Amino acid sequence: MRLLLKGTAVVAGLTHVAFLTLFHWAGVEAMAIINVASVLCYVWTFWLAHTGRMGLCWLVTALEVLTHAILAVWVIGWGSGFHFYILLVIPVAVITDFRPLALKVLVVSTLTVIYLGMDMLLLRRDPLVALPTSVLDGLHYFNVLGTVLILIFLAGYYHYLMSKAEANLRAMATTDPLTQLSNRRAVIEAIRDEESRMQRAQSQMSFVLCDLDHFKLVNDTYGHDAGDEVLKAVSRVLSDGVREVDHLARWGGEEFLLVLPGAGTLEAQMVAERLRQRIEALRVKVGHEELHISMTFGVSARHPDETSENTISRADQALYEGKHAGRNRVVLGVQASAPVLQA
Ligand code: GH3
Ligand code: MG
Ligand code: MG
Repeated sequence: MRLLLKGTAVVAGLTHVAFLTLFHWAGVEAMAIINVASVLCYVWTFWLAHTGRMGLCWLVTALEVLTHAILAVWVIGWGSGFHFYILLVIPVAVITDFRPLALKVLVVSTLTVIYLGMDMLLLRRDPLVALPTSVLDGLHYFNVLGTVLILIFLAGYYHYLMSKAEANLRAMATTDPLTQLSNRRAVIEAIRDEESRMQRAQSQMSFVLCDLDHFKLVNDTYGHDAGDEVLKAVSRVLSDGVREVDHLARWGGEEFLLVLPGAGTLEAQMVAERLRQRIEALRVKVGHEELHISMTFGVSARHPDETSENTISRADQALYEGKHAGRNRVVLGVQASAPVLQA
């Protein structure tokens, strides 16, 4: 925002230097003086933006546009087209965060009344200074073009801000803040996409559900922050160990889900075993100590006639069995029985 206001001050300042030169050359000294004041205004707004006084910067910029437009149209006439710039302040006022809202309504309606008032009073009134037609036409088209360019810029900038805000919200809604992995909601969406791809390509898909062993003990012994460090380190090892096409998510507290599109039972078991060994080899530094950790893995391949939820349940059941069998191991979920044909 600071950069935008500084940029506006520079562009507007330089444009007014050009106006100043033009009016001095055309012998309209009153307008040249007005433009000297405008240039000084933009030096001030640049300084205000630089020192972070945004509210005052907006106010001075808006007042300069308004005063300059009124004086220019009054001195050299409606045909000069300086009144268009007042119309530009209206959308800017609408999208600016005024508090209270009544202030916004007041600013927008005041600008509208000023514009209409000027239109009624000055449209058919002779200007104080009659410029040569060619100079007046040149100014008119310059101002029309300037207004269109500023409108395009404002709309484009607003669109850019909206897209950025939307992308940020989307990232926040789909990312786990601690590990930066996808969250449960995001991976469920990814599973839906993979399901339809799987149906089209008639390919396989497997799930690996893994859970840290005795993690409560880590928290209880070394504290919650140390537990968080372990979760982050484990997330890094897991994400380094999977392919680009796989989906890894934090499924719950210390439980992770890996979706392996195109992988069957054997491949999924191999991936899980590789990850298990890497986690077993991991050392997480907590103070002066190095923590050893392990994980238990449940693996299941999706049967074409079952839902992904069922396949994940089988991986969960396998994980549960792995815990009971002594942890730090990979267990394959029992294959779903073939669907019984209904009579
Ligand atoms: P098991 O081997 O049977 O899985 O035992 P466990 O201790 O890992 O399992 P349990 O379900 O008893 O404990 C899980 C612990 O994970 C308890 C909970 O406080 C902790 N936990 C969950 N989310 C977080 C988190 O974001 N940060 C930290 N530090 N701990 C978490
Ligand atoms: Mg656990
Ligand atoms: Mg758990």
